[in-house]
Amino acid sequence: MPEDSIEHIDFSDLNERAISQPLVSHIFTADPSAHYFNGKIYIYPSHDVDAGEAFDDLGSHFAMEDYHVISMDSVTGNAVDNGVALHVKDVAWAEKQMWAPDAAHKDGRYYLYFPAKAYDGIFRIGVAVSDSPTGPFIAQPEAIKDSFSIDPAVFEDEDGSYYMYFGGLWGGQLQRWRTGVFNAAHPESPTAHIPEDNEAALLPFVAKMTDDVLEFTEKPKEVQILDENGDLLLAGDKERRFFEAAWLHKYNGKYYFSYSTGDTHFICYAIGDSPYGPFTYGGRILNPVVGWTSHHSICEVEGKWYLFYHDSSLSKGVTHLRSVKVAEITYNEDGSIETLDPYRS
Ligand code: FUB
Repeated sequence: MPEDSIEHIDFSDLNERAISQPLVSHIFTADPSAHYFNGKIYIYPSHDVDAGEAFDDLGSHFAMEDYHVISMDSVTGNAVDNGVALHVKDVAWAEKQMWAPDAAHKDGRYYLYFPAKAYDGIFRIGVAVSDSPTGPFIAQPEAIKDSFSIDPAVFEDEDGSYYMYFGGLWGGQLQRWRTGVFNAAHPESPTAHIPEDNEAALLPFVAKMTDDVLEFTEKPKEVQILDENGDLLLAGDKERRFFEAAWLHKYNGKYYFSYSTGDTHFICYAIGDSPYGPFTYGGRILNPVVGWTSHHSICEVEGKWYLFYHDSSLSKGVTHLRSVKVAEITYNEDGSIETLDPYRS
């Protein structure tokens, strides 16, 4: 549900119809990356604040400065805010805009992956390390080499390999990397460098991580998202093409790549046989929420699968003040996912 329609919303009615309520309400949280580590749920969200920046299509109003980790003993349990896990002032290379993070666990250590704008105005992805899933995390002195754009999602495959998926259009700058180097022309335009509607859509990227999960083992590769005929989705196919918020999970031996369609506000998925893809478009997981952005993660907890997502219901529709929620998802026998409506009709 885009922001231009919020003045017509009766929020008390909407909140009654919502399929779930904010997990925490003392702070605004968004972009939840949920993991089940050692029998407990840990959610790594953005920490939304109102920094007074004007709304624009580059996302300048998303001026977040730090991360808090939320933990839960069960999906219906109390959600605990574990305080500041990492602040931008403690990241040497990063200036501002601590956007959607993710985390990974390997050999008893925890890794927080996060995008932020460096002092040259270019988004990079960094990593910070802790002995605890809730931090505090100590940032590496430099961003991950060859990283760019936003929204890292790190997937641990069953063979112990880790892969990072990333990318986001408009303010996320993915369209500026079409030639492999950053295109600084037209910095004020979110849509300069976006392909024409009849050209292939921009694609997210994937890279395998090194054994210490601090760097890429390879130059990031494009993740192909195909239609039912095996063709790349087109840039004009705005209700299906990738925009931001990548996530990867494995279900019944298949790899599910899910993502937000951004300006059309859907969370969609595509299915493949390899962590590198290609992935074939499968359908929608979540219909539009209140607020411009939609972002998610999918996490298995004791045999059930959950969608962690956000909306702007608590802030009565303020785009950059969002709240994390959770709802169960179901798979059909053919591997497709039932579409969730965030509000009952
Ligand atoms: O939270 C800032 C940005 O908004 C995220 O990085 C995007 O995925 C969108 O949710």
